[in-house]
Amino acid sequence: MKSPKRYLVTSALPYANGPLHIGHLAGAYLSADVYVRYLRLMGKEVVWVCGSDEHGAAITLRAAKENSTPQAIIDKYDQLFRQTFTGMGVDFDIFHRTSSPLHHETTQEFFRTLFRKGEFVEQESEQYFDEEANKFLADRYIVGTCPKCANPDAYGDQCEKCGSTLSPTELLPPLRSAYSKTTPVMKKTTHWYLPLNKYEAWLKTWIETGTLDGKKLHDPTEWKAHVLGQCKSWLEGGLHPRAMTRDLDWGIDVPSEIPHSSGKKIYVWMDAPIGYVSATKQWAIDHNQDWKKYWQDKDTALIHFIGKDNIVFHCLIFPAILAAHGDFILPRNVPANQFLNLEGRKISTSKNWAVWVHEYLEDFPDKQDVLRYNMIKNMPENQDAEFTWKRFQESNNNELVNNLANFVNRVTVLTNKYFEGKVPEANKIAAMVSGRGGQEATTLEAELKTIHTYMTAIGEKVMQYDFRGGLQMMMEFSTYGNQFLQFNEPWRKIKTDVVGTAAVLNVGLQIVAALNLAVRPFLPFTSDAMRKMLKINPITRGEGEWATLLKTLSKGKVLLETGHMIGEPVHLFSRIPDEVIAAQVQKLEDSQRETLATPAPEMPKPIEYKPLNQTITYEDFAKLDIRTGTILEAERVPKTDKLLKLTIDLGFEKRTIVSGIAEHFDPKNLIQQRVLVVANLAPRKMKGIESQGMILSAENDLGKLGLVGTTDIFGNGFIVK
Ligand code: B3M
Ligand code: ZN
Repeated sequence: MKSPKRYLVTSALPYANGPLHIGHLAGAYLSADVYVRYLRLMGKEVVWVCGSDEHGAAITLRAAKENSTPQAIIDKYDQLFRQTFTGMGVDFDIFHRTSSPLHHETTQEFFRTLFRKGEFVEQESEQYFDEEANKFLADRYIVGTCPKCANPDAYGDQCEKCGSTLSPTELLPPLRSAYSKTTPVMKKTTHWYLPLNKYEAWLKTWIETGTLDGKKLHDPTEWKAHVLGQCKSWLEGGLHPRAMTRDLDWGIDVPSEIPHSSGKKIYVWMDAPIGYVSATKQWAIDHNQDWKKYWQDKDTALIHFIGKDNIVFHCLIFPAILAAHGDFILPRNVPANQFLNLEGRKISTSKNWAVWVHEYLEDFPDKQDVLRYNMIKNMPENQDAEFTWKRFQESNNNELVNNLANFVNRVTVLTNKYFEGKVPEANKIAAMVSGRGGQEATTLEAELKTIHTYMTAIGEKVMQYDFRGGLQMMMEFSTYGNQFLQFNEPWRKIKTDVVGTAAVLNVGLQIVAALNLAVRPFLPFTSDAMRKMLKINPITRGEGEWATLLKTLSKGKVLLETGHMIGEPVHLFSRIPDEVIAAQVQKLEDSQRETLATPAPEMPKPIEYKPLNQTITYEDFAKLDIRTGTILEAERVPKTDKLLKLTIDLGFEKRTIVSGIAEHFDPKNLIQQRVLVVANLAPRKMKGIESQGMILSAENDLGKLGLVGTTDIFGNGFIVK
């Protein structure tokens, strides 16, 4: 796919009915923040929109629970969102509100257009009605007995006691209205339905091939497998008409000129995604720009960051609305994240099993980047992931303190100590060894190339929505810097070789200068601190600094000139002691206990370890002839979910191997990977293909397969992970 002229990035609009927890953060916000920060640093044209989702039963219920009004609730949480996002460095171009008049108008315009074009089907149905309160009842407002656990106070959408999802017709009598407590009656009502069945065929082609009306709009191999999988299963189940209106008091009115519209509100899942459009309009007004080029020009890439529970709305329903309206582009990608669990359990607002981000900011006012680091490291990009306070502490102490902060500190301290804080000269003939093993002699030019390689590799990962991979690569870069110092020992060299020491610290400083940008998408506060330390210009939003850096390096030029004066060293991160972590774990358990009337914690599911196979002797093992090979080709075996057909070069011959790893790897990512191969396994036919051996892979603690024998980015050797 051609790269787009500009990007419009959206993050799911959080419901303004409660504070944000770390699961929200890891889902739609930090991911997009990393992506957008990188785009800005690459000098791309990008607008990132978000805002509060202020309609729907989520809001009115919260108001009832807090004995408040919907308006007071949305004002309260909208305010809290803004503080929380700013506090965490989540840097939207605009954070808007769906209660704004501009959004109401925009949504009504959409509704009107679809209505006029005859895209809706008007249909009458019977719904529960409270005669005393004179209201139709949303499912949540119908109370009855749970058919599963006999709880007499179950809601029409869910039983809070046993957790079952219900529909009002499943509830056992006597039914009551949550408003007046009287028995609801059935009453006829009219609604407007979007006939999704009508759009099913094109939605299927568009999602699966990326093509619409013969035009290529996206590349489905760039979409996450779980996103495509969810779309396919919805499509296979068949799409049905979906009501786009509700009988509610709170929400956006159906335009009054439409017959029978009185008292009807637009369905919140029609209104909320249009919130992306109205936010863009508001941003355009504020910045004297044209919103249309972001929504109507086919050279714009629209990217939706969401959590997995919102996939159907962003991949099927909203695209159907956009297409029915006409004039709008469709999303180029919807990189949804899966869920983040907390200490072995699902995050639960009602059970108060959550780390609330605004509370984190109160408890750790200068450790935003520690949470960001941990969240990105454990981002549920392709499967559910987990946050634990213990790992939070470990990654801070072992990685941020011992690796990143330590490296930056050593370089700046030594520069101050030996060279009065001035970037020393890198003499061309100075003896230095590279950070990759300590035997290879190196030069400033070679090190600038290495820096370029790391910076490019980090950027590539980010562009593939592999933020974990990008973060890991950034830390490998920092490790490289540490090893560079370790192998060159400037603290020893200074005694005998000042010229050589100068060269080593010059390279060290060039690495720190590049690292300050490498960390920026992930750890913006740290990047700011590093720039201060290096006495280089602060970055406000990012205006192509990363692109400039790559250009400078390609020309063989340095990032920090000789003689440039740096500042005083500071510690970027500090150790988090055990007591602090214990206090957080205690807080989590206490607040949950207070919340639960009858604490029935879901116990973490014990891991089921498969029993070990029968013991084998060394002689049995020695029969295996394991060789290394390079994957030359990889393709899916048609009509199977699990099988890949690989062509592997063993050096002395090429083999065809069929491997059951298709669910774990994208074939294109396997090309040129080095793998271990059991080369003397008897050939076996699978789906008509003769498999001549077997490749070795191993499972990590997330159940994800990894190839044994992956190369590093230089193609040197292979690391067994
Ligand atoms: N507010 C649901 C959610 O927070 C909804 C997202 C709207 S995105 C347009 O999960
Ligand atoms: Zn129940």
